[in-house]
Amino acid sequence: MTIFKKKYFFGFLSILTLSFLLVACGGGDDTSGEGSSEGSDSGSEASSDIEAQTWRFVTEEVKGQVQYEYAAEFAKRMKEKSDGKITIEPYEYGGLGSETDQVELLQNGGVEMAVMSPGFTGNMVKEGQIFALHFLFPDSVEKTQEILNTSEALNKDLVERYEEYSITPLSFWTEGATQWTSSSPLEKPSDFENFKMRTQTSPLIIKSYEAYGAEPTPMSWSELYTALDRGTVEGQENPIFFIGDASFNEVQDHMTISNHNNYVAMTTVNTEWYNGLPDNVKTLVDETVEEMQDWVYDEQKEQNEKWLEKIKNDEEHPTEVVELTEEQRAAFKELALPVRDFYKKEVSTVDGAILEKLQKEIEDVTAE
Ligand code: 6CS
Repeated sequence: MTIFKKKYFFGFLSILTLSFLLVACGGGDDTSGEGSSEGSDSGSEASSDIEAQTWRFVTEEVKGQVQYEYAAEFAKRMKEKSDGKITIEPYEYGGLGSETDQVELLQNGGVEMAVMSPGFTGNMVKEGQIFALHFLFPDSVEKTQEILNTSEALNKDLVERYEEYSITPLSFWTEGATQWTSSSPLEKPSDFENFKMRTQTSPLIIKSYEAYGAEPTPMSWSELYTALDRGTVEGQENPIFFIGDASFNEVQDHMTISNHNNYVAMTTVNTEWYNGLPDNVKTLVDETVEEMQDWVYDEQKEQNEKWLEKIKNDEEHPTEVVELTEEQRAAFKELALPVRDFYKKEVSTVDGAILEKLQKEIEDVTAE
């Protein structure tokens, strides 16, 4: 068995359990919007016509990390709003397979809800690779969140692309700016020459690192600690909280504060299931999704700040933390910009229209 970081155990789902989930959900044909029913007779008048039901909410992270805590908080709020009628079971990463298995589970109706990273859907929803483009969003994480909340290019046009695959993103949110960790310093593009960089699976992420001269290797994060430890890959990108909580800093000597991108996650639901929800239940979901945008912004901020200090002060596993200057970032940006043209011409299925609209929206927010 692969050696995982000791504190995590990724008990990958057996075929039996997967089958159970698919059968329990009717293999995706359940458009009743009622999930699995349970006996419950509590409830006020406002929720008295909501049938008792249980939904599964899978995440790509483990307890304590932003995505899982998001799902747990979401579940708590939905329980309260529905007077106990709606139970949501948050799932930690690992129990239901790899990140791409989880995407399939949502599409099949094996789970009703998922926090999903677009970095694992790029082979399917080509347009979703927009989030792979470095230096596209503003340096300010707060402004980035504002764009994610308000952008029509994302919340309407990109959502429609995902819905073609039975995935409805209800919101986009940042888990913080992404930074590099590495076994050798990464301060200028030439440092990436032949550098073995772990990436998620979307082809445009791979292309973005090839633009710097790196050799990208896509893999699941469940294999990453071991791969870094053994030198199978030499570096990776992630928000700081994730670097610290997954202990990647233990097996890396350097962390570069590059702010080259923002890690964007999506709150997603199975499209047919969601469209079949009764209006009053759908309203509760939509309200909660909206409320959670501020909650998750604060959560990631707190976790990223806390972990930056912890990593800097970790004497047992010292990490050299270097923040790139604007001049250093400009050298990377110069190489990253042509990837946008590649996205428009070769990746986009709508001639770059979503990117062009998003760029205009970004300009408007940054000019405020
Ligand atoms: O690097 C990854 O693949 C993981 N990073 C984060 C911040 N969340 C889940 C994802 O799978």
